[in-house]
Order: sequence, then structure tokens, then C-alpha cells
Amino acid sequence: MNGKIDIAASLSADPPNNQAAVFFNAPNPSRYYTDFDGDAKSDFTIFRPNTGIWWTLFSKDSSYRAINFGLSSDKIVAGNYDGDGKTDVAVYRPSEGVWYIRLSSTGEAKLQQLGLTEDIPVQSDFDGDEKADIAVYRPSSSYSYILQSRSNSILYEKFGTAKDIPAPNDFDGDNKSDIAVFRPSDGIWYMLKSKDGSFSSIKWGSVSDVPSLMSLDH
Ligand SMILES: [Ca+2]
Ligand SMILES: [Ca+2]
Ligand SMILES: [Ca+2]
Ligand SMILES: [Ca+2]
Repeated sequence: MNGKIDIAASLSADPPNNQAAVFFNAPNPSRYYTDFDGDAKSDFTIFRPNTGIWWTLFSKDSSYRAINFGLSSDKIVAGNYDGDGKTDVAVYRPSEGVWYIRLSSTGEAKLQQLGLTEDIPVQSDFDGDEKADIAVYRPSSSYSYILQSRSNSILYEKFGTAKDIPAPNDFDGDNKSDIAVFRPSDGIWYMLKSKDGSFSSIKWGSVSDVPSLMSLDH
């Protein structure tokens, strides 16, 4: 990709289907929010790994968009990084530890190094400036590394264990995501509330469950 962005010229040549594609819609608005046209409604979007093309069906006018951005080995990290109310196409490349973000406000690609191959991307708005923060969770050390968009400084916090699933979200309602994990071995969520720094846990789930990162009030 090398920061180069190609927008497919003919959208009718290859209409999207669900084969060999990653489909995602409407999970947690601060993490994988898929409102690419900024009308406050999620847009159906797929990423087709073998071509690296993102296909989006815009909710505003039912038009399509195809953008070539990413490799099959990349992880999807869509989010609103520039705070313009529209989701930005973005991928995390584990082999490089580099985030590639296509800013919706300018159409330009932003590259940011943060993370190792083993890390799990957990982008979310942790500092409450309505811009997603680039962030990773490192299972081997249980550290979260957050590049706060407000201050451009890195916050790191040890929270969780190697077998936990990172699940940051705003649980205490202060519009800042809280560092949190779900522990499959006991079905308990553990969270560090951003509002007052307090620790909290709740048993909601059982062994082998997977946390849903859907925001229920969206
Ligand atoms: Ca939309
Ligand atoms: Ca944006
Ligand atoms: Ca932020
Ligand atoms: Ca919070």
C-alpha cells in the first residue's frame, strides 16, 4: 500500500458479495463505528482481504464506494480518528506495528507506529475528545498502550491477564472509554473506570463466551 490510496473507478464492475470478505456493521461507535458518510447511521461495509478493497453502501444516499486500503494480513481498525463525525478507513499491520489511517476529512493517509506483532488493536476514545485514540493491548504483559489524541502522549496501564480479552468501552458514562477486559475462564468483566479511577467487576457471561462490543444505546 505504501500510503497510496486508489479509489476504484468503476463501482459496477465488481459488486460486493459476502464471500471471502469480512463484514462488519454497527459495533461500538468509538471503536468500529461504521458511519462513513456522517449521517449518524451505520453504513454496511465489507473488507475483502484478497483485494484489500473496502466496499461501503452509504446510508445517506444508497451509493457505493470502493477504496483500496490494506492487505489481507491487516486488522481492521476503522474509527473516527480526525473527529469530523465520519468513520475513517483504517488498518493495523501487525508485522510492522504500523497503523494506516485514511483520514475522511482530507482523504490523506496517516501512518503511526504503535504496537508489536502480538498486540491486539483496541482503538477507542479514551480521553474524551471525540477522536478515536490509537491503542493496543499486549497479552503477554497485560499492558494497554494508548496514544491519546488530545495530548499526543502515550498512556500505559497494566490491567488484565494474558488470557483476558480486551474490551474497552465507556461503562461509567463519562464519554471516555474505560480500560476493560473480559475473562473467559470465569465470565467476569473487569474494568478501570475513567471517571474516578476505581476498579470494578461484574459477572456477566460464562466460560467460553465472547464479549460483544456493541453499544446498546446507539
Ligand atoms: Ca452513514
Ligand atoms: Ca473521520
Ligand atoms: Ca481521543
Ligand atoms: Ca468512562
